[in-house]
Amino acid sequence: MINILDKKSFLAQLAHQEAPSDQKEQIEKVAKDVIAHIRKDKDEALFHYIEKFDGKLFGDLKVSKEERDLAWEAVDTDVIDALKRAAKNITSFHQKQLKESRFMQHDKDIVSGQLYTPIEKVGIYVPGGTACYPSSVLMNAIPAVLAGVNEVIMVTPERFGEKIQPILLVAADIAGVTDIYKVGGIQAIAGLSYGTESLPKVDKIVGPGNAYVAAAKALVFGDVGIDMVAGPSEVAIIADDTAQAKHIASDLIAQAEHDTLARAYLFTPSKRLIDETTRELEKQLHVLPRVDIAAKALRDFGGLVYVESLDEAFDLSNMLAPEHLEVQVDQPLDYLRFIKHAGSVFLGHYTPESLGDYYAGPNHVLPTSGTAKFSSGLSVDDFVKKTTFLYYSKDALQQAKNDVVTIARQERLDGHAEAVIKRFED
Ligand code: HSO
Ligand code: ZN
Repeated sequence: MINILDKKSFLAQLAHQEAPSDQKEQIEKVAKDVIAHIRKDKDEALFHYIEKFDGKLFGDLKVSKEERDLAWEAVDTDVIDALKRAAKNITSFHQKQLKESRFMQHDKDIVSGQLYTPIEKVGIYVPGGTACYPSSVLMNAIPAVLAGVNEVIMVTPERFGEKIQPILLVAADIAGVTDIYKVGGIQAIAGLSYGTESLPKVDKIVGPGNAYVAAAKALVFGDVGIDMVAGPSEVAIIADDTAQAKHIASDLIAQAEHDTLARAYLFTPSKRLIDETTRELEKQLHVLPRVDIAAKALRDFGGLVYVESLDEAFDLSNMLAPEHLEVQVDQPLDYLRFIKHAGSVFLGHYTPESLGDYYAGPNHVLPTSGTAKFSSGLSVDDFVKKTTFLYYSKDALQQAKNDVVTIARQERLDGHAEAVIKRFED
């Protein structure tokens, strides 16, 4: 039911998965058309697609204050309390990411440095339908609010007669979201990127969505900022003989239940663990509500990979650059130095990915599909810009004058040279 692999067969499976699909092109084409239409006809096109893809709206496009207040009555207090505690942990983790503007050189003649300023308006995409994740509202909005973003605009669809889940509205309040609009899919990304009469234009869009949302984000990038183009979720687990099959199986399943394209791998030099994990998977899977999704993902994309050593396990994991990496070994902190590429790391036998997905503090919006090789999970940094600044006194410019003029003339930009020279003509 799950593939048992070695290094060679694992690499072959990976290569096979990376083949480009026709479906992707088809999705891109739809996204292009919808974006162009909304860019041109604004509200008229926006409402057309909302109705076409998600059905008729309840009330206005914007969620009203009353709707937001009523949501609090529809959610149990223990759920609200758990969300508040999660928000507190996420806030305190992200608070430490804040950086102050800084002077890099500061004397009477030369001042230079870097200003950190927040992005003014940010759009947060929150999926609707079965993927109703209040945790994602917290993970996207909290760092934006901490960074000082003025307007945090959340978009999430109503799906065919189903209102937005109250828990999403409560999470939005807890996180400090400014306004919420009932729109999802490509139409939400297009509307936020170019603005319509009813939906404000933002400067950057963050948050994961389905393949259509991902394609739309890639297309609007450049006109607005985006956090990343998210692919299916992944976990790699590196385990030694001290790990328990029961834990590993449940973590692989937790990943696989996200969607049928999710990827979940174990790398271990322990044959015992592979055998026991196979049995555990069978045992644990069939009692889960999302058994069909998880079983398909594990069958199509999962793998229990036997490796010669932990070194080889880290090599394979670095090659994969997984979104999540669990290190279930003895003395796990000693292995941090072997990790080159991973979105977020979970160390030890009592740090399941679920803890980070919901609660502990680090962000769960992470680079997927190997993009951890060049990018990072969402953080306060995604919501600030850095502006450098410079001051020179007359004496300091005099010192630099000849070098600047020399380089300007090499570039045949005499106007640049003159801009310095003119300041010393009497
Ligand atoms: N594992 C997902 C986040 C998530 N899990 C939300 C549960 N809810 C991507 O990191
Ligand atoms: Zn998850």
